[in-house]
Amino acid sequence: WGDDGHYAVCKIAQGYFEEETVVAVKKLLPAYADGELAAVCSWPDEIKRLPQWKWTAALHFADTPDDKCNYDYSRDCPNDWCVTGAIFNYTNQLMSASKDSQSIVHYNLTEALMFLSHYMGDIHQPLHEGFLGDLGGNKVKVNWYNQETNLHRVWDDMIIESALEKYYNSSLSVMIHALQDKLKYGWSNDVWSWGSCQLNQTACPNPYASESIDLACKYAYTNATAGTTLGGILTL
Ligand code: DCM
Ligand code: DCM
Ligand code: DCM
Ligand code: ZN
Ligand code: ZN
Repeated sequence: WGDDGHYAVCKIAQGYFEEETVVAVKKLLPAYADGELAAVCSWPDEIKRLPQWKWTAALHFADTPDDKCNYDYSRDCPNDWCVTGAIFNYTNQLMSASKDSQSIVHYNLTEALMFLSHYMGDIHQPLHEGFLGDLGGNKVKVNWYNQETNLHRVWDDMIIESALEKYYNSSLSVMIHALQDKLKYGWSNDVWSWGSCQLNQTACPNPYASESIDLACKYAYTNATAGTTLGGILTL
């Protein structure tokens, strides 16, 4: 996602934190966040091109072999080096710190929180589990209305941008409030299921990745070959 997507994901997520989590997150946030997790959720994108952070760039996605519409941890996350592996890793760091004060010395838990919150957003962007050959849609040149772009950016930024203009008075907070209402009154059964994870699992990113590649195949890649014009089909 671009900045708006990450901000919305984190703003909505922090509304579901338990009191204990609110306290722990507040302690870890850098001062400039001013107590808002959402304020730091784009940080991993801001630093990923700097030489000392280059190693994090491949942790934003988990692509599948071309035309494979399913996800497999051992195949698509070699050496745990992908978005699902990163979610397992940073969840482990944060959970071990809550049990063992030594971890506070070994890990930078402020960074762990910012990475985890960002990658939990990225894993739900369908094309962050796109095909390896086109780099998750980055190599598929398309038009969004009359603007030249690529398929990945359409899903990271442009769908959200167009929806903001068309339905939400160009206001991100209006869109977030609309989503919060949907979550409360329309999709409340789903919200319950998102809070659960199999017993003995530290995190459950594998089903999220499976859902994303399924959606990528069903929606993002459908009718989106190179050179096509997308948009004008926006109905929410
Ligand atoms: N991005 C950013 N700051 C930067 C570089 C990129 O906010 N210095 C954003 C713009 C792109 C997004 O990152 O839309 C792509 O990152 P990804 O899709 O990995 O989250
Ligand atoms: N995995 C991991 N760290 C964890 C839990 C799981 O790296 N704490 C990885 C190793 C498994 C993969 O996830 O190969 C799939 O695990 P599962 O099928 O149990 O979700
Ligand atoms: N990306 C992806 N799969 C790849 C390469 C990149 O999903 N194989 C994502 C990461 C960024 C966006 O595409 O969100 C743009 O990549 P970059 O920022 O590396 O140019
Ligand atoms: Zn992206
Ligand atoms: Zn990212």
